[in-house]
Amino acid sequence: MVFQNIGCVLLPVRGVLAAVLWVGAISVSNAQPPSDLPEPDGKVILEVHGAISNTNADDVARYDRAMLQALPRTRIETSTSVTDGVHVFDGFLIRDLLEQVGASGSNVVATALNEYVIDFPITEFDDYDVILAYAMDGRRLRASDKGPLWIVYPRDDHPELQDIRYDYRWVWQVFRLDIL
Ligand SMILES: Nc1nc2c(c(=O)[nH]1)N[C@H]1C(S)=C(S)[C@@H](COP(=O)(O)O)O[C@H]1N2
Ligand SMILES: [Mo]
Repeated sequence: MVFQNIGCVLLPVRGVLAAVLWVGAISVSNAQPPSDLPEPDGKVILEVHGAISNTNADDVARYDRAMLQALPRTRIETSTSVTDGVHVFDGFLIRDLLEQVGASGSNVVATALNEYVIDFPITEFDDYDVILAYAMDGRRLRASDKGPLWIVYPRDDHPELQDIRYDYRWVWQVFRLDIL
């Protein structure tokens, strides 16, 4: 009899406890930044430095391929100044990456494996759907051929982008962004 009574009392208590824990877990996850960065498991192919609020190492956001492919996939079909015909590029919007790292600067400096360095106004990536492409025509971009990441503009959609002043911004072999 006594045990049964305790059981009757305890069951609703446990239910309330579970509900409290459940609500608690939700408010804890809501309290975290929405774009909290996981740690890279694989080879790091992109580092973002500078004025960013969301990091996964000392003041740096480090990305492996899987993390970059987890960003919303964005496709651009366009001609380029360095290839023949129209190509299909898959990657992610640079503004989505900037949002994920919590970028707060006014400029983005892209550095390539061959030490080519270009400075962009950060507004460029709101004005245009510029992507960092990791694949062309369904094939992964290799470091031996413009990869692993290539800045691609929606060139065919905007006549003003079909200009030598933009061609130099198509940085290939990008491995580092600095937010200034
Ligand atoms: N990593 C890297 N990206 C780069 C360059 C470079 O030297 N290294 N040259 C830029 C310039 S100046 C232009 S015009 C375009 C096209 O270069 P290409 O015509 O020499 O292939 O790529 C741009 N991207
Ligand atoms: Mo150029």
